[in-house]
Amino acid sequence: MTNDRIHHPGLAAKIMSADDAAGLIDNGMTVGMSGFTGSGYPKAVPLALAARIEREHAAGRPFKARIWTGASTGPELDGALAKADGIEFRLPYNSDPIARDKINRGEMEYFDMHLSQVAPMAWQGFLGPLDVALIEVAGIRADGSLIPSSSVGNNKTWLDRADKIILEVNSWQNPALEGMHDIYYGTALPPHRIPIPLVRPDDRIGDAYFRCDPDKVIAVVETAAPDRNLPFAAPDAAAKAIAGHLLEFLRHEVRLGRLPPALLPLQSGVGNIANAVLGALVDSEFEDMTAYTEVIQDGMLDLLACGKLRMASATAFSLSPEAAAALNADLGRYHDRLILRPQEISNHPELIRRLGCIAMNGLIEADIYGNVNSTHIMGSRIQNGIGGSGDFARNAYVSIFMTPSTAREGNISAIVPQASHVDHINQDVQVIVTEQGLADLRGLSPKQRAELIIAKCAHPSYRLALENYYRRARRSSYGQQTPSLPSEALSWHQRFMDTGTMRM
Ligand code: 0RQ
Repeated sequence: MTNDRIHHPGLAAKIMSADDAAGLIDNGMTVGMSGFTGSGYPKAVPLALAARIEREHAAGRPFKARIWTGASTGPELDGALAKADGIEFRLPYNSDPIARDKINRGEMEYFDMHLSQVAPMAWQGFLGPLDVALIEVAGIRADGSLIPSSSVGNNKTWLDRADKIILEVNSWQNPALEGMHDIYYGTALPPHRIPIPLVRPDDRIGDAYFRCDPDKVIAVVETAAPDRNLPFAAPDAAAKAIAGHLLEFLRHEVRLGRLPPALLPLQSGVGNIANAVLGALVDSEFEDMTAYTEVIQDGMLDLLACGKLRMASATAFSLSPEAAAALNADLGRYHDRLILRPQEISNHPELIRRLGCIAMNGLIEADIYGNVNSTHIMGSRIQNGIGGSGDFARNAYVSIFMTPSTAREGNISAIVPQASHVDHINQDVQVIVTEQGLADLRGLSPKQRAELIIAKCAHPSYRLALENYYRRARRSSYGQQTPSLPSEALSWHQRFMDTGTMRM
């Protein structure tokens, strides 16, 4: 392997194997790793660390680390470390199935938090000391500054805050990434905070590189491994119907003058439905759009390629393997139209409110009043985490949640009498869309919201049961502002536990 990506002689002298670098991490340490969705995470040292942890466990010695990242990562990080039983504590987001099982079995502590709050909370000291930053970069410049990789996440904060730094220099990452990043160094803690000088999604307000103290670097590891992202499913009939309702809504808002013809900066969440909506925008009449979002997925690239999206700002790529390869082959074409920022900026409440983002996120269940559960199945089993959905939902110009009206082959209604867990209170949920229809909840009281959500969003197989519940709640609820029959609402969920189905 050549080291033509490493131009700082002092750091080139610290090149070592992943095994040797993993040997510098001790039991009980907190490690801040790069990575956001399947991009830009370290790929060699976590695997070597997992192997080391397995050896330690086999020898009867305890070994666990506390792992902080940007968001979810890849199987070489979360999967390998969770499998080795090597994660004591994890934040702020996880979608790895092995780690998910450990968390839900109570064997791993997990702090699921708003992604915009990770860096500030680390600086405020609430998360404790950070022993090691383990960061993938695309290159090291002669002055020791670092060319960021395919995600930015919390890397700036980990590099600044950690006692020691291990760098993975990944030559698989495209050298054309250089110059695409905007790393803002102006954040401070109260009372020294100042307004962030970003007024358009395309504004650049920071540096193209991470600053890095070479004296803190204890190891440099060379890698050449691809990012790992999951393929998107082709949009099914439900996804297409949801996209259709959403486009109709956006057209309606433009007609009424409540949205400009180029819309407002789009934020699009994770998953197939979000991707399908972006796909539908490709065939729409909307032009000159922008995105101020967290991840750039396949649909965003298609929008950029066809010219309808002028530019996109995010903190990471979240592409299928095919789209990642296509982007890598043609990155120069997008170079000036994509900006990757730290997640405290991509998800910053002040900026989301100022720009007036159109937030579009998925959900697990919504209740008839519009409270949304994005994270916990049956109120207790975590699926992924709140991610950036809360940062955007509360602060967006319009906050949209979208879901098929049923889950698990139609056996579960996504619209329920009372959410079994609430991530987004009804005040933060302005529009709910299912394949059945769209409920615009802005300006409506709880009872008006309930009637609209049942009529527009519930699946016909569950509509009668929901209407029946609501009618009885109108008769005998303790109060009539938000009529509810709490024990019955919970038994709605219990019925699923008992029978594996909620159909009535
Ligand atoms: O379970 O995988 O075991 O089959 O939940 O559901 O249908 O694959 O949905 O991929 O669109 O994800 C809310 C999880 C939706 C996602 C959520 C089961 C279902 C399946 C996944 P299986 P689908 P999607 C910014 C935005 C929070 C973070 C966020 C998410 C599994 O959108 O994580 O928004 N959001 N970030 O079977 C029982 C129900 C269910 C249910 C679904 N009602 N009851 N099980 N499932 N609904 C981006 C970032 O922050 C990075």
